[in-house]
Amino acid sequence: MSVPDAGQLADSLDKATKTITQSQPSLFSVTGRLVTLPSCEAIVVGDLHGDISSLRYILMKTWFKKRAEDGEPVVLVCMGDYVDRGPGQVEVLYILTRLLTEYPRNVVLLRGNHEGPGDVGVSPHDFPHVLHRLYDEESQSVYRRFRDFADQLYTAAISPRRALILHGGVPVGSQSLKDVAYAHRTHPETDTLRQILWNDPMPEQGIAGSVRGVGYLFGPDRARRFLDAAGVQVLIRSHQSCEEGHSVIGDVHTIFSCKLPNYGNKKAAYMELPKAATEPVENFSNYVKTF
Ligand SMILES: [Mn+2]
Repeated sequence: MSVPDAGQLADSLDKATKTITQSQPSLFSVTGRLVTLPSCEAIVVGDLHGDISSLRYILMKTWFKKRAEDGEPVVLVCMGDYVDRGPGQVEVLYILTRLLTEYPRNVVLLRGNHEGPGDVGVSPHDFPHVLHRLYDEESQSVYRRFRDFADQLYTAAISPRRALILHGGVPVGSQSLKDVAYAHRTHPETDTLRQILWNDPMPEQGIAGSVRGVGYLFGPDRARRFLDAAGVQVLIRSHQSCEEGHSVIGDVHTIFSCKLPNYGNKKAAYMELPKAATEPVENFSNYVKTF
C-alpha cells in the first residue's frame, strides 16, 4: 500500500469518527465508552505504534477482512497506541480507520495513552512531525481530525464473565465498571481515564507510584478486586513491551503487538479469544499467538 495523501487520511479519519459517534449497527453494545462484546470470537491486538507489518500480519493470519465480509461474528479489538515511534504510523491509522468504516459491526478501537486527552501530554509524540513531513501545510488539518477521532475512541471493552480489555490498567481509586464507562466525562476532575490509559501491573501487592510520572502500579490484589467487581476472570491490556510479546502477572495479561528496534522484544503477540462458552476459561495464555 502506498502512503495515503492528506485528503485520503483526513477523509478516513472523519468517516471513522462519524461511524463511532453515530453508533452504526454492530455486534457489540455500548454504555458510555464501554463496549460489551457478544459471545463471539474476538481478535485482541496490543500496541502497534506505527508497525504496519505487524498489523498486516495479524489481519492476514486471522482472515479478519474475509470473515467480516462474509458476515461471520468476529470482532477485532485494538487496545490503542496506534501512532508515535514506528515507520508506518499514517498507514496503521489509515488501515484501522478504513476497517472501522467498512466493518462497523466488527471493529472496536480503544484509546491508548498516545491517543489520550489533549491535557495529558505523552512522549515521544512524533506523529505531528510525521504528518508535517508528509503533508506539509495540510498536516495541521489532518492532525485536528486525528484529535477529534482520538477523543471519540472507546475506553474499554468487556467480554462478559471472561475479560476486561483496556490499554493500561485498572483504576485504583474505583471499583466500578460505571466509572470506566463514563471516565471520559469525569476527566479531568477524576483521574480514572488517566489511570486506565497509563497504569501498569506489578508483582507486589498494593499500589505504588509509576516511573512514567502519570498513573500508578497496581498489584495482583488490586487487579483481582476490580476484576471481581466487573465479574470477569482476567484483565487483558497492552502499554508495555514484553520480550515474548505476552506476559502475565496474576490475572493480568499483557499483549504487545509491535516489533520495533527500540523496544528490543523478540516476539510480538495478539490474542484470539474463542466464542464464549459457559465454563470459565482455564488458561487465557492458550489463546495467545506470537510471531
Ligand atoms: Mn501506552
